[in-house]
Amino acid sequence: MDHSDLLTLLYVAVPALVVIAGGGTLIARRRRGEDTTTVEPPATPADLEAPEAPAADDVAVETPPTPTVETPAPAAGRLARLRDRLARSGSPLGARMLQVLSRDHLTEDDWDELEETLLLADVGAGPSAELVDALRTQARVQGLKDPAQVRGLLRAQLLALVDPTLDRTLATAPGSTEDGGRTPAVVMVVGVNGTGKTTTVGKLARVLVAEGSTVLLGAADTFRAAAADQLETWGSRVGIRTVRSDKDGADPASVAFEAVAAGIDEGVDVVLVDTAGRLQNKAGLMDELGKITRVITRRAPLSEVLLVLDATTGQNGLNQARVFAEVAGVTGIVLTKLDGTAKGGIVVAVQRELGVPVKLVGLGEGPDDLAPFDADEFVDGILG
Ligand SMILES: Nc1nc2c(ncn2[C@@H]2O[C@H](COP(=O)(O)OP(=O)(O)OP(=O)(O)O)[C@@H](O)[C@H]2O)c(=O)[nH]1
Ligand SMILES: [Mg+2]
Repeated sequence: MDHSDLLTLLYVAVPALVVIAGGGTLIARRRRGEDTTTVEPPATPADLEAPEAPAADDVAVETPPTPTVETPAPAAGRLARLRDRLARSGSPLGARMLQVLSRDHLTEDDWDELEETLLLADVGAGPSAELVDALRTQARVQGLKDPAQVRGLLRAQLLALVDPTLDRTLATAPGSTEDGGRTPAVVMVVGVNGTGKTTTVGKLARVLVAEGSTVLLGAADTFRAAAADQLETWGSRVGIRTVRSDKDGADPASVAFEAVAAGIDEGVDVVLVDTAGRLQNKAGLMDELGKITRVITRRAPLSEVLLVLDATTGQNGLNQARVFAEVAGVTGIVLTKLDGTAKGGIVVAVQRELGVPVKLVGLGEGPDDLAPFDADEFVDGILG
């Protein structure tokens, strides 16, 4: 190729690239508009991030491939759809209880076995004893004869323990300031490391996008860059932006502050803040979460503090949860990895222990495996 060929190529290629890049941005915009039914048209975070058409002297820069924005599935009815996952690891709690209750002439040993079954499923000592007592009373009063009646009785008792009257709605509606300004709902996620915080933020972001909300993510886990990358990947799949720090070990509170400030400026509906779970002692944890909370609430009220708890960790997880609940003012619990345990009774124990409702449950590693908790569906799931 000689010099003049090169020049001709440049004349043709430069405008062509500009057109392609501009077109790509447009398609990305249009696709986002269709897929996410965003209510508010101005400046979605993704739009703000959309690459500008390169200037003529940027020709050497490759146009990044337009990311495919996924359409997350709506969250309604998910627990019913994912119900069989509650029973994945072994016979569900309810089925084992029904099997004992169907025996003729229940002996002391049978009642003990029932209580043990409940304890093994992490229901907790108090609630287990209560449930067995209630069943014994009803057995005395009405007898336990026909299987449908026994199932009905057990169902009602389990449901009472899980408590269908608790308010499990997530506060994700934007608020307003005294001077008429608008603030996003701010949801902070806390919990021990490895419980599924980042995954939960990612899945929850998808639920919100599916509902038509605009969302911004804040990567306030600054212990390692990979944490922010992980979060950013979740967000980019559904076209939402992550506010993060470029350097490892940055101040998590300042990232949280920036995220909320950006959420206000960009007029998004919800800011989801991911935090680190690695702090070993209570004082350090209290300091860090306290500071994050203070800086956030300088700009907008905290709508939800969700404690993420790994259902497979049993009593140990519960002890850790207690510490978080004490320092962070938890408003709801997300119980993850319920697909990998027969210990669904932890729902009852953790609500009793912390006095806070389970609002969401994780039932797998897939992007849409997070379900709003529903007491009826849950009990039907563990009854098998
Ligand atoms: N089976 C199953 N796995 C889950 C669930 N939720 C999260 N996980 C997995 O748990 C692992 C840890 O998840 P993360 O979201 O990284 O946990 P984290 O709390 O953010 O961890 P740190 O940032 O290290 O504190 C990942 O492999 C997830 O895929 C769930 O509901 N079911
Ligand atoms: Mg994480």
